[in-house]
Amino acid sequence: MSEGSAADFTVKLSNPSATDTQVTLNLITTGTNGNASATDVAGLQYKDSNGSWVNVPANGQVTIAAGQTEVIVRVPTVQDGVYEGKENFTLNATVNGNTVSGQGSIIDDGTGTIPPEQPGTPDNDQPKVASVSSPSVTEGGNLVFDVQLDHSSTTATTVNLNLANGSGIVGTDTNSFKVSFDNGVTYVNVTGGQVSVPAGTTSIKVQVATVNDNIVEGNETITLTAKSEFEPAAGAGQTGTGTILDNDSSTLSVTPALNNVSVSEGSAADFTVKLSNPSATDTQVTLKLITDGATGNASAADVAGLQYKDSTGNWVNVPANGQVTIAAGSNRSHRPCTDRARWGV
Ligand SMILES: [Ca+2]
Ligand SMILES: [Ca+2]
Ligand SMILES: [Ca+2]
Ligand SMILES: [Ca+2]
Repeated sequence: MSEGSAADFTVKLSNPSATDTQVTLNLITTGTNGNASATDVAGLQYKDSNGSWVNVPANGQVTIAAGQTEVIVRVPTVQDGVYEGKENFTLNATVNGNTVSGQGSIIDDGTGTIPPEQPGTPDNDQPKVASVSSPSVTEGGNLVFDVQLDHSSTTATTVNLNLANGSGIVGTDTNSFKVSFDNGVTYVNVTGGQVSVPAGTTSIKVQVATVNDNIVEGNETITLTAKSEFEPAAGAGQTGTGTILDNDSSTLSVTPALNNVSVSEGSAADFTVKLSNPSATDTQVTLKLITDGATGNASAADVAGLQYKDSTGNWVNVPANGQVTIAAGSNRSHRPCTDRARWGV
């Protein structure tokens, strides 16, 4: 029967007796006749002549009255939150040195039966993933996800762990993938995405190392989805989002610096406008040429229009608003992100 429900046994004499018959009841939960424990069953009861349930006394003796042939004995079972699988017990009834037995099983996988007078759904203690946390860490650190099971088990439970790309890429922005069953004291590598959670454990830590690159990219995310062997293959499981916090910034420089380039009249002067770090997105740079005042004593007529070298290596006129683009440096490789400005007379 379903864990938490009662098992009723009928102890029956083949023929009525002219006198009261003493029956000695003995409930066995361990050894060859049982793999339950004493705490899995509550005290024995029997139904008296008034139809009331009465506790069986400590000596196990109940009476079948003269002229009657049976007594109904109830074994209440104890509801708990631990997945134990099928647990068996045996009820022995002894009359005049002759012992007969009945078998019972406590079921906690959702398939147990429930007596009609005890409405409810069959008890199910099979562990499922209750939650996955959503950690964040500065890139180069470890993302540590907390995965919780909703029940512990007396046997190991297989849990599937799946890392997926968000705005970050698994294997590019992340590195090692490990799991701990002792609250982070020791970690082992996750291989094949399946881990075996030891008996009695409901808390899992999943550690994902992140990669410290030099790309200005903003924060990125990956996801961890966890699902136990007792959840449907098509089910979604539980998912947490890990956020990788960017630690990069970029500064803009122009080389050669002020007053450090001299060209023969009629030649072009080339400058390199450079970001210190590549960016994951395009960067708009506004160029302005100053020919007079504190930083210049040439005149507008001494210089021709600004040009820049585009991605194909061709010189292109800088538009009137002065804006040029330094293309996104891939955050998957370190492409140079340099454009050049030129002026000539
Ligand atoms: Ca239970
Ligand atoms: Ca149980
Ligand atoms: Ca970095
Ligand atoms: Ca970065």
